[in-house]
Amino acid sequence: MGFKCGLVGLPNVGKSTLFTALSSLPVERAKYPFATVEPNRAVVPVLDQRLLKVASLASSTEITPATLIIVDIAGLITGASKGEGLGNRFLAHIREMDLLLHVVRGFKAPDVPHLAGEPDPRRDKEIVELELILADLDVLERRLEKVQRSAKALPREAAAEEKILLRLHNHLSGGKTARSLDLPAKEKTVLAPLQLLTAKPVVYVVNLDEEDLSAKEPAAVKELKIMAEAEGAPVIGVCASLEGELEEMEEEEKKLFLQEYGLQETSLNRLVRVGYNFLDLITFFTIKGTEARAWTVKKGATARQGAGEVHSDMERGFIAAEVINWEELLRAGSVAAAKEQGILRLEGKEYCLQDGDVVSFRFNI
Ligand SMILES: Nc1nc2c(ncn2[C@@H]2O[C@H](COP(=O)(O)OP(=O)(O)OP(=O)(O)O)[C@@H](O)[C@H]2O)c(=O)[nH]1
Ligand SMILES: [Mg+2]
Repeated sequence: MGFKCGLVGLPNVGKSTLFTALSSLPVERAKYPFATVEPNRAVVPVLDQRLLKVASLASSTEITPATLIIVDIAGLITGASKGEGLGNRFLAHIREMDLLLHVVRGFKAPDVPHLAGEPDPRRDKEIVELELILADLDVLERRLEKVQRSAKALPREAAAEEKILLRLHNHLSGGKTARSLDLPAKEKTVLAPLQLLTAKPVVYVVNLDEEDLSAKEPAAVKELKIMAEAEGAPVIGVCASLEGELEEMEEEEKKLFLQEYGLQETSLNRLVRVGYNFLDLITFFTIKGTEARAWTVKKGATARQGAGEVHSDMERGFIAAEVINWEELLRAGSVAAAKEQGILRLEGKEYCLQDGDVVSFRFNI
């Protein structure tokens, strides 16, 4: 499984339009706010040329790409965390996400109303962020009460956790996000189960007018980059409505269409690249029987952990992994040839998987 990302933003900023562009699923997109009521969810295959080449070399008849999950929720407005609009009910749907895509409106379109008057990337980002912070404060306060109630039974543990929670409470109350609080890794593990929204990594997606796409750095992108720098968050500019039109096109046709607008690749491809990089994810491949498949793991994952991604039995019964880089495999021509040439390595359970490895696990159950 790749990563799971959730779209957040004000109403009418083009979240559902972007969702369609990313997933090719035609969902409700409309000029009125709160067009999205029920969250939209899509499992999207990750296009990877390497997998196609490996599959072709192995004459695989079945190609299984890595996937990522995208969730599009209702727009958030001021007061969402207290039940205004529809946002609060749906914030829960993005709790389990690995990454937030915060969509900010950069397109003008006077016929598409903006809830806070004119679009203003800075203010718009802050309105949404504040709602996420308030939602986090709610979660934090509930946890604090629970910890304080358990203080009698477990005084030491409760006191240690309470201290961290209070520190974060103070930070969030100052209008700052949880991700910007500098905490030692050990203390962060205390917060992990809370799945705080503002602790999640975020990518800002500025939804631009078609004509702004050709600018080297459109003004709205520039402005967000300045703000996002403090959080170390990437910013990408897209034109969702343009790419929304691609939903029914074939890959080749899409490419030509994008080229006309000076775009090298789809937003989905860019998002995948930015997401994998930002979340420190890598891809390895397996060839088994007639199937070639891509798998996603965190950078630093061991061969044994990679085996666990494929099947828990393979992790438990792990013996060794036969490994070769995908390009070396292509050069060798086949797995058998690679073996003969002695370039197929046998690695143990602590081997650190590398991006682009083709792996065959040996295990015993
Ligand atoms: N001009 C222009 N219009 C866009 C763009 N992206 C979206 N729109 C329009 O903006 C309106 C709102 O788009 P949606 O995708 O429904 O917005 P949303 O953020 O999902 O809105 P809610 O579900 O109400 O929160 C639609 O009429 C879209 O056609 C864009 O890049 N340029
Ligand atoms: Mg929508």
